[in-house]
Amino acid sequence: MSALSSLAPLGDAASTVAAHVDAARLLRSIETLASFGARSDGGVDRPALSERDLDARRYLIDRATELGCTVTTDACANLFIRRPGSENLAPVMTGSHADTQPSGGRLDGCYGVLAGIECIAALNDAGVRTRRPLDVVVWTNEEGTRFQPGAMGSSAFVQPALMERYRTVSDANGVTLAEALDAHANAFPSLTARAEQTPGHAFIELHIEQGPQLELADLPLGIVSGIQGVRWYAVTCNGVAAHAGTTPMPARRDAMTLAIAVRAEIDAFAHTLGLADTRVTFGRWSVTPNSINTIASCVTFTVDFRHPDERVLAAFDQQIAQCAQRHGVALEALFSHAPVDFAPALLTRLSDAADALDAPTMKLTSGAFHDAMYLAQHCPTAMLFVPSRDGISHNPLEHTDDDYLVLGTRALAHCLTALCNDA
Ligand code: HGY
Ligand code: MN
Ligand code: MN
Repeated sequence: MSALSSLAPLGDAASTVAAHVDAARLLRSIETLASFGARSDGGVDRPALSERDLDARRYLIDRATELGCTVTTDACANLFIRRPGSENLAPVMTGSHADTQPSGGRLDGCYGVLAGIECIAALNDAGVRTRRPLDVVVWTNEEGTRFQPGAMGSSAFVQPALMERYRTVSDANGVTLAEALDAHANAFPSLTARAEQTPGHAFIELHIEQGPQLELADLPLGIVSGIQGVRWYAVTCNGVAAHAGTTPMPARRDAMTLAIAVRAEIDAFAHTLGLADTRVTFGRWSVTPNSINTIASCVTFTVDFRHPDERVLAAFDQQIAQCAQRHGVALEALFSHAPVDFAPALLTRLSDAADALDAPTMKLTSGAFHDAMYLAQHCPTAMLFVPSRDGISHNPLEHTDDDYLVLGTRALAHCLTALCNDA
């Protein structure tokens, strides 16, 4: 029997802590965190390690300190909020990310961080001392919009050698990750480095589904069995800048015309390969000189391809490389992660917690990637979802009903308390 399946006497400790989750305190913390980088349309724009992200981190560190926790960091500015246990055992870990999309919502990532902190507050209020320490982690740059690739903090945590390359990555303004990390260190000079640890006992990430499945099934909780694979590429098409009025059409080398043709070809084989499960997105475009009356000399666009089958992902890699070569365009691989299956024993523990709260659930895989995809290399890992209204996310309209947010937090508290008392 794995350590995870040795159910410690749950007794009422887990249920007591779940009952001490304070709905108003949780919802208030979501509103407060959303204020850092608030948009006028109700969304949030908080790039990783930006000034507003540093402000958000200061709020999280202050809350952790008020709860009697210690906060440490590491080479990628991940924050580790620790509630000590009575024994020096491997910690139970939870958490998510606090950086957002440029026109993001207030829950993506943030909910998992704040629910973890609420679990600590509930443990304190319940007066429960657990055997194992509990770590709530704020992973750096999960979204990957300011610095590519995504999930930088969690990937560097499990593969520290990645930091050498990551530190040289620049954002759109030419600021390197190294410079952003220095600004973070200057903002929080008293943060000490996390001592090297044995692998965690378990990692649970609570997150909004960001898709429609739970809402369509009218269910409040999803037990996430895995995450589909992902590929990010940048395609650069070159042409010749020329006058929009004087240059005859046959004489043009229009980079945008080439880019549109290449995009169409990628879109076509992505759907042929992946069939109904294909998710292909061409989300970011940059045009040079980007002038209304000059023919484009250079167009770069990104490709985000997702699929649950590793063979389809490999076939996509092959076909996009052949397509780039055929058209004479440059192809840069930005990010790649295989599909992930989570730990069955941990899925059972999450189901036990939901059952204890009489909450019906369904199993599903995640269409979005998460830090948990890397933590699965570190220790037994699983995720818990709550529904997203209309399945919308990466959009200011992102919303989850308060009752679901609270129930998800209670289920997380129940499961973490039980895991923290594992032998
Ligand atoms: O792109 C993703 O799947 C995640 O939301 N960052
Ligand atoms: Mn997220
Ligand atoms: Mn996201």
